[in-house]
Amino acid sequence: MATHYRFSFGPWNLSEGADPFGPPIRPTREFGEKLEIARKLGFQGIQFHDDDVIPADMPASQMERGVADVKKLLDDHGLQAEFIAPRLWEDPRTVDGPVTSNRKEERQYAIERSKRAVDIARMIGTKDIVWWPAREGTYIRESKNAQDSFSYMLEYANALLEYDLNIRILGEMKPNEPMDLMYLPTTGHFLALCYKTVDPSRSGILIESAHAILAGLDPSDEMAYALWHDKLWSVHLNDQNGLKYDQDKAFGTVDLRRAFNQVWVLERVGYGKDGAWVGLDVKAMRTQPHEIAFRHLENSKEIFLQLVEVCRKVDPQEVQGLTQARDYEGLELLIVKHLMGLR
Ligand code: XUL
Ligand code: MN
Repeated sequence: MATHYRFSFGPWNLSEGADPFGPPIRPTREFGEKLEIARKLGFQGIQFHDDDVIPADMPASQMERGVADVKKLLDDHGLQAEFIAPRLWEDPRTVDGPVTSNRKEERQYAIERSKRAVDIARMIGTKDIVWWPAREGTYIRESKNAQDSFSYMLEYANALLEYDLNIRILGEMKPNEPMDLMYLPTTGHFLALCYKTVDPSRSGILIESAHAILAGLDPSDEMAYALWHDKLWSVHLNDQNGLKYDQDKAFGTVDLRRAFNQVWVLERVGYGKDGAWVGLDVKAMRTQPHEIAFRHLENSKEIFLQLVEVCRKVDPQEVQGLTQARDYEGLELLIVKHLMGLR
């Protein structure tokens, strides 16, 4: 199928299957093998955390070389780096949310580490910095001053925007996990912050389907709202079975209609024609054998493209007729029949 869409995933999407209750059950894949899978499956981009590229403690003098090695591997596989996301949730200094930590030295660490992530982004050839504020929130509300925390988050975004005038920051918001309550839990919250930064034109959004669902929101409406602000700069498509831990299931595998609605919104505005990526953030089932533990990626991409086909088959005039007659029952049947392959 002819398509303008470009797809990406992160190295963490080809994982060993560990979960909070059990150790890895699949061998680790070499980075090069992951790139080979991306190429074979027809992906064009790789998403990175800063330490997916080079170790967080690599001395500054070795950084350029380290990043160049990864860039060469990408080039050899015909792949691009989509974004760099500073991993601000594993280091002991990030345990209480480095950006909103009550300790000044930890807030400083967040900024220094993220400036380094900006350097990596520049070296590897992307201008996008994704900020998933994993631990910016509280376990108990009394532990932090929320308004101070919002100010710290704004100062953090400004520090990065001022550090490099070419980068863009994309907030990837999530209401909970790992924190009980996360600050700026939805797209709308982060959008409001975007307009307060030193450069709103470089402050935008990445929407993950599962994160919106965890907030009790409809991902397609969230996407539409960010698009209305011209700020939907990337997506993490996946699926989620109700309000529980973040599942990162393959796109469209829980609620096909909800997935269709996301594709419908993206298709209608020509999302991606300006180069925006269709990113996936999906996890293989723990039961999946190593040799075929990439099908969640392959399937998510296929389901997305099939839903694009379905969208294109829906006759706009038929939709308009039913809408004008306010026959939404008829419209519903039309869509469901399309999804069942009966139209
Ligand atoms: C966590 C999540 C992250 C971000 C990148 O829920 O989605 O993997 O996508 O940091
Ligand atoms: Mn994600």
